[in-house]
Amino acid sequence: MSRFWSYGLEGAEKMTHRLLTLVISGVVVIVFGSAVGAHLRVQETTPKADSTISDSPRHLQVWFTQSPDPAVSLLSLEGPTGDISLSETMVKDDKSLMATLPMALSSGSYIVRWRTAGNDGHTQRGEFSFTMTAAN
Ligand SMILES: [Cu+2]
Repeated sequence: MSRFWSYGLEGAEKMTHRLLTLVISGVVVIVFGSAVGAHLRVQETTPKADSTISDSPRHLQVWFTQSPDPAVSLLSLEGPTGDISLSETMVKDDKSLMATLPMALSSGSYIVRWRTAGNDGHTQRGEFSFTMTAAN
């Protein structure tokens, strides 16, 4: 009886070990798979992420590593007093999204949010901030 149980436990342990190995390799594939390439990434932004500027930008632009899908592409801007309406988001030939600002920005912190999709068609979102200071 005790022999049977110890054998059973050993089997279960082996099974658990195999399952764990499977799960871990699955995670490795997911993590490395996405890091290596399917998704687009931000390459550059205007204004620069985390920058502090005194001249109000005339437009926002985000460059990506893949061509943004126009169907799901959107830029939005949130300022100290809420959302600021932008022009329609344009998809440019240089793998960027651009939207113009209707007016000069006052001082404060701003968050630019983007939504788009790259080659694999999956919608991705991201954001970056910048700060406006009063001109001297
Ligand atoms: Cu994807």
